[in-house]
Amino acid sequence: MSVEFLEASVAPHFRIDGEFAHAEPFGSGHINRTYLAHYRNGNGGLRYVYQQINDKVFTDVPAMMQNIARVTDHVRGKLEGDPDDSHRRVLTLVPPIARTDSGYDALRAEDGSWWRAYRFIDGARTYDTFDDPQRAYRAAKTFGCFIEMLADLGGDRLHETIPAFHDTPKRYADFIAAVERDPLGRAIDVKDEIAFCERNASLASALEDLRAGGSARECVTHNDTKVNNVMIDDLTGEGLCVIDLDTVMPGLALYDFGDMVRTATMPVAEDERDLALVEVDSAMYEAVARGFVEGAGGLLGPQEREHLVTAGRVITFECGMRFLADHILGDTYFRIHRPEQNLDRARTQFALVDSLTRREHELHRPTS
Ligand code: ADP
Ligand code: GN1
Ligand code: MG
Repeated sequence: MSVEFLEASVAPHFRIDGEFAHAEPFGSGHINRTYLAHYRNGNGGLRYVYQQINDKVFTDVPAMMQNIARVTDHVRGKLEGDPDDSHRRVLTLVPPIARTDSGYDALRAEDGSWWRAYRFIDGARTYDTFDDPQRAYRAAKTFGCFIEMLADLGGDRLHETIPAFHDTPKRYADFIAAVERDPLGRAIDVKDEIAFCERNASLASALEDLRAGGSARECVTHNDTKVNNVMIDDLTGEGLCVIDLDTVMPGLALYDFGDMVRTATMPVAEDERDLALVEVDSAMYEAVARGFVEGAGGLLGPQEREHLVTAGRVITFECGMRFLADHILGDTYFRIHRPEQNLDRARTQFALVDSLTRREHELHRPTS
């Protein structure tokens, strides 16, 4: 999809008070396609974020958009302080001009592709990696507060936008099925990585066992708490706004904690090739744990607090298996920018699982 298509066939259908100037690809997500669009109006420039939604991954876009509207409305209702600042603290959808009868704020373009628009959050940015424990603390607290604010979301259970998203035993079964199918004959070259998964198979059920035993309870979670899904205020350094809400649905708080550990405690990029650099940073881990526990408060029960490191190991293992399965199946799910990128991503995840496992006992376990 091109910027030209966005300008000609998407942007004119959204309720924006200004004249389209230009747009460019934006962000580094693996699933959707994000664009930053610049508009001219009487007062100068305005910016909006457009996203082409990956409808192979999110097969029921209206259901997903209904979730996002409910969640953002609920959070907006809870924000205190300066009302003019509330659009920086929660995503604001821009409705299409011809809003659909069922009331979801997405556009089906003439070629069948799905699009949505958000107000641009000024004076803030996302980071693909963190190197500062204070920033990690603030980001983790922002994610923790986010699920805490959603704990009393009323009404029907949210739609499961991707069923069994963090069902790690199922992810393991899917991974084994990918190895067995091996459509491109790639499995032979990744024997060590496959063996790693097989050796760690029992880890896959750790969180689901806690759930089944009543030690971890379901709540509304974000489910994709990588560090670049929280905007950080440029001036204050505070965690400002949780973004990328496509996977907000029922889950375990430990999923969100685990995914923060996966991205915030490793000092290098997800596709780093030098695995010697992949080592959990204990100061970053401590900051993430403290921030998340403070933000989520009572949502984390005593058993869950005991299993914070486990959550990091499980979700990192799960993500590694997903990357490796996608490599074996021909890179059809996660977007890649070079050959073997999903394999490199899988390798960093497995190296981080190893590091977390080795250092489990020295990592801080907050109890309050
Ligand atoms: P993806 O599914 O591609 O990860 P995201 O929703 O995370 O999509 O957006 C990609 C990037 O675009 C983010 O990391 C962030 O930097 C930027 N972004 C997204 N929404 C906004 C917004 N409303 N205002 C400013 N920047 C945004
Ligand atoms: C994807 O869309 P993005 O890049 O924020 C993926 C996450 C993975 C992540 C790995 C819907 O997130 O589950 O953890 O890549 N999102 C989906 O970087 O599958
Ligand atoms: Mg994202």
